[in-house]
Amino acid sequence: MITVTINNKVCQAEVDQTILQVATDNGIHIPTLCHMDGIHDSFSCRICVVEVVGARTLIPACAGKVADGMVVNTATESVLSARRNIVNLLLSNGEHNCLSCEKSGECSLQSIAYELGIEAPPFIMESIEKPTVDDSSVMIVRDNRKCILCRRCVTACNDIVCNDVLSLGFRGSDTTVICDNNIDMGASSCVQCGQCVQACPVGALTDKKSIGKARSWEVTKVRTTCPYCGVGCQLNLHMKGDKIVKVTGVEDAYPNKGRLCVKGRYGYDFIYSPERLTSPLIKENGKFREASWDEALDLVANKFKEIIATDGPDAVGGISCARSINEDSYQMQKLFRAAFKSPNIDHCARVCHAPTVAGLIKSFGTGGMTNSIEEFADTNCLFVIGSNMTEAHPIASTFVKNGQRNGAKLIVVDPRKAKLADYADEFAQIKVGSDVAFLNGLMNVLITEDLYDKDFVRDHCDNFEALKEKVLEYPPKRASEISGVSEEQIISIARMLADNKPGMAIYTLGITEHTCGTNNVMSVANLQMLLGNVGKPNAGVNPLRGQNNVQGACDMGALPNVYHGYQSVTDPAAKAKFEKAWNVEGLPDKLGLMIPDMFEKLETKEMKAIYIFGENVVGTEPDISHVIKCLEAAEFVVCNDIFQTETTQYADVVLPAAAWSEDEGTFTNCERRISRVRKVKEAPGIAKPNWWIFREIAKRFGQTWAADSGQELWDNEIAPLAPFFAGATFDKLDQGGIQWPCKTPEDPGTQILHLDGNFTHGKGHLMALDWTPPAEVPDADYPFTLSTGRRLYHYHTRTQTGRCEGLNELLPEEYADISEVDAKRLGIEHGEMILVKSRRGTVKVKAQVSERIPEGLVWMAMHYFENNANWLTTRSGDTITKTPEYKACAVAIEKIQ
Ligand SMILES: Nc1nc2c(c(=O)[nH]1)N[C@H]1C(S)=C(S)[C@@H](COP(=O)(O)OP(=O)(O)OC[C@H]3O[C@@H](n4cnc5c(=O)[nH]c(N)nc54)[C@H](O)[C@@H]3O)O[C@H]1N2
Ligand SMILES: Nc1nc2c(c(=O)[nH]1)N[C@H]1C(S)=C(S)[C@@H](COP(=O)(O)OP(=O)(O)OC[C@H]3O[C@@H](n4cnc5c(=O)[nH]c(N)nc54)[C@H](O)[C@@H]3O)O[C@H]1N2
Ligand code: SF4
Ligand code: SF4
Ligand SMILES: [Mo]
Repeated sequence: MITVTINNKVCQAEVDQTILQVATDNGIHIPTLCHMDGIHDSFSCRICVVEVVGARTLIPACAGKVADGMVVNTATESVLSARRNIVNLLLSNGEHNCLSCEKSGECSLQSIAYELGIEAPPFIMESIEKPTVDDSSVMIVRDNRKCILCRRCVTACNDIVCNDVLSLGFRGSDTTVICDNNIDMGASSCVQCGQCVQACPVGALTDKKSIGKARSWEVTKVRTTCPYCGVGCQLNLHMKGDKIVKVTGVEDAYPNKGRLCVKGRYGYDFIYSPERLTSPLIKENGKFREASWDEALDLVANKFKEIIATDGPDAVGGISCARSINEDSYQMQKLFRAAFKSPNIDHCARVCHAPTVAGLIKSFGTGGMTNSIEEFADTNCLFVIGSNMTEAHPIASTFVKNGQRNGAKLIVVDPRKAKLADYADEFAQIKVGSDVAFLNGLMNVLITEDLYDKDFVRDHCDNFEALKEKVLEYPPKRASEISGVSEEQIISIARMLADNKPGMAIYTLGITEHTCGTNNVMSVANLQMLLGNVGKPNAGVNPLRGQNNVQGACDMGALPNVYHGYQSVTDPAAKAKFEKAWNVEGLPDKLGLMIPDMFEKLETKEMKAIYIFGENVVGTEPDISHVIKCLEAAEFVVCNDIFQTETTQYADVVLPAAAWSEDEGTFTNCERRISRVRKVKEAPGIAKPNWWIFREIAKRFGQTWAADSGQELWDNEIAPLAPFFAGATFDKLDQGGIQWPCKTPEDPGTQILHLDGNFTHGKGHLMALDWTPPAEVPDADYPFTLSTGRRLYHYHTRTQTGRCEGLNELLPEEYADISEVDAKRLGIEHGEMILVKSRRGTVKVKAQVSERIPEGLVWMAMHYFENNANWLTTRSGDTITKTPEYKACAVAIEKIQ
């Protein structure tokens, strides 16, 4: 430690700190325009100049390093005069009209001018070419007349989110911020994440949706968690009354450190949609009519009682929601188990990451992501397999890109040249469904070249010999024949993995949504164990869970095999514990049905009633025609939703629920972080929280449930009844998110699982696994492989993103992506309508000819109903978890003549 005196205050400092850091740490204000915490400085604004006694010139505080005994003055006349000159120049060079500027009240230039007593620019510079306003982007307005060239936006775009759109163009007095090669923002490669807007200290960049909505001093900020993907970004909602007028990322919060993607930042207005459900609805003669809560709830309870009385509790099933809060999912599984005595409760993890939970429990003993998103930026190697990360988990991808730029090797394995491949050191373009063979090939090289971590394997893993024997059957030649990745590349990737440790494996649905999904997951776990990349920082197996609260819905026991906290339903001790806690007898002690089985049993009429809470299964389950047939066969269908959907059309009763931001509770993100979700407005009409709806139904089954809020549910039931969450009280969660396990009040939570190779079930289990092909492979009638997924601007069936201003404009319709080779061969033009046919159905859709797609592959999403990929997909599922093989089926494509 050294001593520095700033404005007569003696300050302790560390060598290597800047004057700005030491001043800030000691509560001494130095104004800046270009500085960004945690990012290298551009030293461009020079507003932060200070006087260092003994120095010949003024020193920028953001660049000047402290030295022992240094004496600094931050507000001498020469300092203030230098700052005045800079501010005068900036003001005179642009057009800063504080009356109409959206930034007024939180503009750094305005604050500094005020601090320096500057009322108006003393002169006006007539620049040769007047800067202009670029209004071409859907979400952002760029007013270059207000740009002060501080470069914060350029840094945000290039160094934080690494989208590489903005740069400084031209020279001297003509210098301006440009998009790509100086084209309009709307036509550029910008992905509308708005990170540049958040970084802009003045009014040069503005969120279009916020214009005219509120003055900065009228808003209050409420911290909450994003309602979309499993990254779980922390947002500040800028509220004017009960209206969200803007959203920004919470700067110092995990996991996103201030970053947001387009959906998190601009996808908030669905909650105000006039199409929200406002009243319970009962179907009569094929039409819905409004009903009171009592009438609707009585009907639901009576119908369920009747069916359970005649057909038994197995004749009813429930699908819970991974979009709403933990407290809701907990309450729904309790309704099924405690009130209906039915074991049949599941949710969309079934169609998503169920293989992750099953596979990682087998390999490691715990089914969660082992490490954390922030570590992506600090590791030495990133092995990304089967993940569309820049579109599906955009903010997680920014940390991967940071890691690559910090020197980590990035390996991307995907059948499509996914966007992340543009940043990769190695891109392996694998054949759909060949991952086990490819991974076995990598492990073959690690073992035959003696590159694996023998100490780790010896001390922390079992079953090595069986694994070795199996992977020796997959030399690079065979692995290459199956996977389409060259032998040389398999060898070089294996060596790269061995040479760059620790390394992190990251995967998503390209791995899980296959008939071999669980095997794929265990193969990734095998690879990481063999490399010794588990149980340490910047390592591990990192599945990015999909929905905002899918981790939570699993944690809360909305699964057919476990109570919340993964306590087995077949364990008599767990049964006894919950019977006592819930004050009931006869909890079901057998495994319940998984979603695909529920549909089968509806079709065969062995199941009579289904309760669908917050899922739009007619649209997201495979083979839509079949789903519709099953729902039509059901005797009674209930839905809780926030909108009418393709699914609610088949309901007998639709119950209107409070949405995100209309109830207090928690979401759990993919890195096991439980974060608070806050209420900022009332639900519309007489819509109610989901947990309330379930409690009212339970009441009609003679059960009195005490908890009367999300907090009471969490503190009085969820935390005390599951050791994983026992130490995470609501008050503690209020201070910031906590990663489970968190077992005691003192426990800060767990960033990394299995530390030091201490696996939950003792040793890590290496599995000897064989490659198996997809259930349906191309043939003469259906010569293409269809693989499906998502696109950046929409979320699943668009019930939410489709009702947010701007997002439909960014992605107005569905496409089928096909390769240039196939397009040419079949004479299909980019943008032309084609037919895509499978054994399940046919859709008419626009062809998008893309160099990112290999020959023989068709790639589609499920965002638009008419040409949703699920008219085509197969119901074949993972042998262990029944997760559908959304990533592979056979199709034909036809030009429409
Ligand atoms: N914008 C947006 N974001 C979302 C969602 C959304 O609807 N929209 N949904 C959320 C949800 S619930 C989830 S689960 C996640 C999903 O996140 P992802 O799984 O990343 O998303 P997908 O688009 O399904 O991409 C799967 C990737 O796997 C690749 N792939 C396909 N087959 C194979 C294969 O056989 N082997 C390998 N190695 N790769 C293969 C595909 O080419 C694609 O790049 O996204 C979440 N985020
Ligand atoms: N072809 C193909 N199909 C797929 C996939 C794929 O990769 N390819 N991926 C699969 C995956 S990974 C997933 S996770 C599923 C997702 O499948 P779903 O969960 O069915 O998809 P969503 O469209 O997100 O449906 C969520 C529903 O919940 C409602 N909702 C939102 N918030 C709330 C709330 O607070 N309360 C209530 N009551 N309702 C609410 C929404 O309006 C919407 O109707 O899709 C699967 N389908
Ligand atoms: S919105 Fe995002 S991608 Fe677009 S220019 Fe700004 S930071 Fe870059
Ligand atoms: S990355 Fe996911 S959690 Fe973060 S802002 Fe985007 S959608 Fe929301
Ligand atoms: Mo998902």
